Amino acid sequence: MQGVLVRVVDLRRIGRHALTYFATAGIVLLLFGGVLLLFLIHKYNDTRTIDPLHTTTAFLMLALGQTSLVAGVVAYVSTRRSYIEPPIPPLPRAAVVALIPAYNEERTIGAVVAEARRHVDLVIVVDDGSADKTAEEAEKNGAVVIRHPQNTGYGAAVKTLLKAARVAGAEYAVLLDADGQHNPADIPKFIEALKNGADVVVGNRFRQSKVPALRKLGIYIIRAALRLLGVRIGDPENGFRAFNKRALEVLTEELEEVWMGISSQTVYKAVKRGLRIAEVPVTVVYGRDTSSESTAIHGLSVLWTIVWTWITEKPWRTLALGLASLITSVYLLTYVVTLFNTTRYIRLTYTTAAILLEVMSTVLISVAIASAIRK
Ligand SMILES: Nc1nc2c(ncn2[C@@H]2O[C@H](COP(=O)(O)OP(=O)(O)O)[C@@H](O)[C@H]2O)c(=O)[nH]1
Ligand SMILES: [Mg+2]
Repeated sequence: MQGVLVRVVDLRRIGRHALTYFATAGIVLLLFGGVLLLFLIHKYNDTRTIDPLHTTTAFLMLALGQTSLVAGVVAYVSTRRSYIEPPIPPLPRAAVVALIPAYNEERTIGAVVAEARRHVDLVIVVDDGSADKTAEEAEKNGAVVIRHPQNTGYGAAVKTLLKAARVAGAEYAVLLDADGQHNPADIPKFIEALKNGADVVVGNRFRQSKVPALRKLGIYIIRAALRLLGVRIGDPENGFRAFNKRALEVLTEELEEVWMGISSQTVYKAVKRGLRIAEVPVTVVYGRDTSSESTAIHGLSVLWTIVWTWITEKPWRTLALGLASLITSVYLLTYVVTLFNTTRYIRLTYTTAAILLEVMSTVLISVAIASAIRK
């Protein structure tokens, strides 16, 4: 049965995107359910009848929305639990390293490694379960290659690389993509910024690259979300970045995400842990094969990672928010019922708000408990 399912829908892929798919679907269902409820109450106040079909639909939407949100959280947590970190092999010691995550990049990896080697002491490539000759090409051009037994995602590759940099005893580590979008000739700029006192250096593509409109919009939304949480950074999704020894130590402890959201999570954690961040302008080249994921799914998954990072950061804050939502919800409902008993009218907005707050509280409280006992 499972074999058939895996063939029909790639379950591992869905697992990786569980939060994005389920939680987004949950929010959409809740919104529709909420609107339908508003409409229903409005009709009741007018006509004094309740349509059974509409009521059942609204109920189903709200129930499914809540289920979907919780399912997203549970699936997200369990995929992360089943992820086993690969062991890091012994590595030669190197003061300055380049770190390259690669997945099916046999056409470009060789040139990227060869060029990067001119600027660093050691190039480490994580081959994230490629089906092509990525690992061979990287080795042929002088990189040390760590192989993931199966494809586990960009974030997982980055986590392995940051650990590898520590094993190599690196003072400075520069992370860049294998698909040729980043120019290894920019590496010295990053190292210089580290030498000038930054703990983390992030590339900024907006000053000198032609970024496709939809990508740009996505990055602006992500940037705004981070800004809302007190993290100010120009290009949070830029994968061209660098770390000093202290940043490597702090971040290997903190990072969780195994997919694309790791870039924003890194910036968030770095700021919250008091690391000094600098930005340097870089050129990012766009072409036919430079992205594996659709911009919409990529962007949504990053947004959910940011939400997740924020709500799991302080379980007590999340628990307090959940309890506050629950109390407000109960208060609103009581008020609505009391009002109904005297006026025979149902307050539209209060009722809908009460139900949505109840759903929110369920999710927040369960996430708070899950993240408090996680470590
Ligand atoms: N897409 C993808 N890229 C991976 C994975 N593991 C490592 N990478 C590498 O991560 C880098 C960025 O991936 P890419 O799809 O180009 O992201 P984008 O340019 O931000 O759309 C590339 O060098 C990939 O080879 C993975 O599981 N999936
Ligand atoms: Mg790319």
